[in-house]
Amino acid sequence: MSFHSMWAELSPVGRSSATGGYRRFAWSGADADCRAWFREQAETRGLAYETDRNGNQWAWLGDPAAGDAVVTGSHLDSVPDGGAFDGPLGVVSAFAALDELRHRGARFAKPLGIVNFGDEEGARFGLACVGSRLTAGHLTAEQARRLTDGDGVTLPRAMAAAGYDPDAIGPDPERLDRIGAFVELHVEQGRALDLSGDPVGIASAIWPHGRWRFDFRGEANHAGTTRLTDRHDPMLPYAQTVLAARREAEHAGAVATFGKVAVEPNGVNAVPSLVRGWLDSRAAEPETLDAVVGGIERAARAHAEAHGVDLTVARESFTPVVEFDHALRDELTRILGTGTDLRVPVLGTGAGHDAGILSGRVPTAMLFVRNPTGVSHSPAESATEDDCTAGVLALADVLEGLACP
Ligand code: HGY
Ligand code: MN
Ligand code: MN
Repeated sequence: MSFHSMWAELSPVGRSSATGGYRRFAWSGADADCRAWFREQAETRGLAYETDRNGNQWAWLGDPAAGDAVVTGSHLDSVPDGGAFDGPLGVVSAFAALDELRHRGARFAKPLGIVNFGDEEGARFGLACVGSRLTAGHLTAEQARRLTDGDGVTLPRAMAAAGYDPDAIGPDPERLDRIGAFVELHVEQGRALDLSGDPVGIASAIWPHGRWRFDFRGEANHAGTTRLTDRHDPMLPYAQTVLAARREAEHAGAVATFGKVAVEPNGVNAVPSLVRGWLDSRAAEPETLDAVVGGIERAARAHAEAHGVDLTVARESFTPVVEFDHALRDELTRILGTGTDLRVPVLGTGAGHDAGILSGRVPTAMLFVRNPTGVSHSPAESATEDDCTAGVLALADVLEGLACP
């Protein structure tokens, strides 16, 4: 099946007709449809299909028990109203690259795996990369079992409802020990390749990043009858904190975003009792990130106090800086530079990836495919057909270089 047909088959799954964006949340019906698609792709190609203890899906050519496997893949879930490319491009390209290698008559000296990591975006339970974090032991089964979605459904309940065993979750060191190299292809989530004029790039590093929950608790009251001076309105310090986040990030050359907010009781004619905002912040250096988040928290506390509002701040997740394996990165540069005039820039990113989570355990690399607008986590995310093809061919070359030496 060609890249084009795979793309067309996957395209309608989980797409909202209202927004054109994707809502493929972990363990939802759309997620199940994506998983069924992955399994079908594996089986049509005669690959050995399995799900691991954490619900990640794997398709194998050759026996992974032989070790030193070369693995590629990404994720199929999405953020709320996400784009078509973030995640799926890496999975579809993985199958297309295997097809290309078979077409070339490649002879594999090592097992080749294709993986779909579960719950990369953390859109439902608030923590990104749950599948790879559990597998790498960066998230314990106990921590994962406490994760709860916005409707109060726990991760174990959601997993069980989707037909997976939540009692099985946990670290999977034997599985990771069998992997000699993991290469994730991903749409670029910025404009570096567009600006340099190159279709494909190689990742150098991922910025440290995290998510923090700010709970501003005030007093619910009547919007028409409560004098302004008598209010304890949590919306005001929240709004001031959003502005402070922008200032702190600008000052430090970092990024800080309040992209999700919940208000109680959420009535148009009521002063809120609670405003809960989630901060996502990232920076090139860990010290910068600490300083930015510290500055935002100090501003939030001062504004909350000025309005007689209580504030609690909880760090919900943190991913340290990732520097991808230098030897593997150099190997990719060598492979992609041999016999072609393709220029392949090396670039860092502020986006998180399963490859980043695995990088502490497995030699890991990433390929980026040009995104002409840089827009991501939005229905407007895009990549041209030519660039997707360039990505597939680059991935095929890399897999051939690593698995068919
Ligand atoms: O949020 C991120 O950086 C990633 O896309 N999960
Ligand atoms: Mn994403
Ligand atoms: Mn992604």
